[in-house]
Amino acid sequence: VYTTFEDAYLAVLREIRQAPQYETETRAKTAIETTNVLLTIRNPVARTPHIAARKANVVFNHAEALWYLTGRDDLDMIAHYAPNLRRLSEDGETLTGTAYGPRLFKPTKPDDRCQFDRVIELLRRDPDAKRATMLIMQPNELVDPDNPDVACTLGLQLMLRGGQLHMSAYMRGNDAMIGLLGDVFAFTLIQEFAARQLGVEVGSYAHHVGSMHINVNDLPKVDRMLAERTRPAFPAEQMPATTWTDLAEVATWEERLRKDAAVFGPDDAAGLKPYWAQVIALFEVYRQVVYRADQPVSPEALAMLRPGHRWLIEQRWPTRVP
Ligand code: 5HM
Repeated sequence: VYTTFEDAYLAVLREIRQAPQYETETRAKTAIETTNVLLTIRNPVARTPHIAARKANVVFNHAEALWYLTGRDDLDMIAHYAPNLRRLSEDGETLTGTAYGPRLFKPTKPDDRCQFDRVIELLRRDPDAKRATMLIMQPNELVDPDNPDVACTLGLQLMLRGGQLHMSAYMRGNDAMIGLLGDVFAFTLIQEFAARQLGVEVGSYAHHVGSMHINVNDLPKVDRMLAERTRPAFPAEQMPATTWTDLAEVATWEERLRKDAAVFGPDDAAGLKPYWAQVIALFEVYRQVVYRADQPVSPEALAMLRPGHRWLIEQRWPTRVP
């Protein structure tokens, strides 16, 4: 049991690195692996690690969470932040297994509600429920043995206990260096959003993984991460009361900035909840990184970032931050 995700992340990387159970070779990748890992995080709001050598992309983390929450599966949006994801797409336009959004947040028959709305309503009616589970991997995903994109997450369970909303995630496989960070980030953000819908506190987050692995190609980077002697500490920020309308507004800004069709400045931020204005400010910084490749990120944009986000941007794009 760990307090923050950073503690859990470094511990699991260290354990697999130092004492892996197996070495595997599948789908053209060689990895070291430990099976049946459970990480429990006491404060899932502290979901952002600050590890310089990781060069984490905090813009992508927020974009991916928003991509899920808005039920999307298009490359247009997500590949703007992570071009590598294009390789997983069979049709060049959408993702299947990696796109958890439609599975969690898209209304389906017979009641035209999404899984998320069903579990929230169940918990309102029956707070002690043990059925509040959203399924992700689907039975037909292995029909095509060459399917390039099979969901890694089996499901997410919410449990309201002791007045707090706990989440358990169940994954068949997880890349401990790359996937783990993004998955825990997005799932705990969904957990926090669910807690706001229910008007309760955020509880703990439990991350269960069948195959937890590190690709051998990533071992030098993992070693650099584990060798860091000091790490800066930045406070975690709580999500305010947030509606679907708030998220739609963030998504509108995201699209305009992704298409370089707007500039987001302090005046625009003034009318928004600071937490979500902060997320849009990250998209603004990324707009400048992508579309103003010859210039440093503007001081106005950097000034909108809270210190932890600014630090992450500096690690990721050191040449763009003066
Ligand atoms: O061979 P397989 O389908 O498991 O390859 C996908 C790999 O991507 C996973 O094993 C895992 O290492 C990584 N992954 C992850 O960690 C993929 C996804 C997409 O669903 C994810 N986390 N969310």
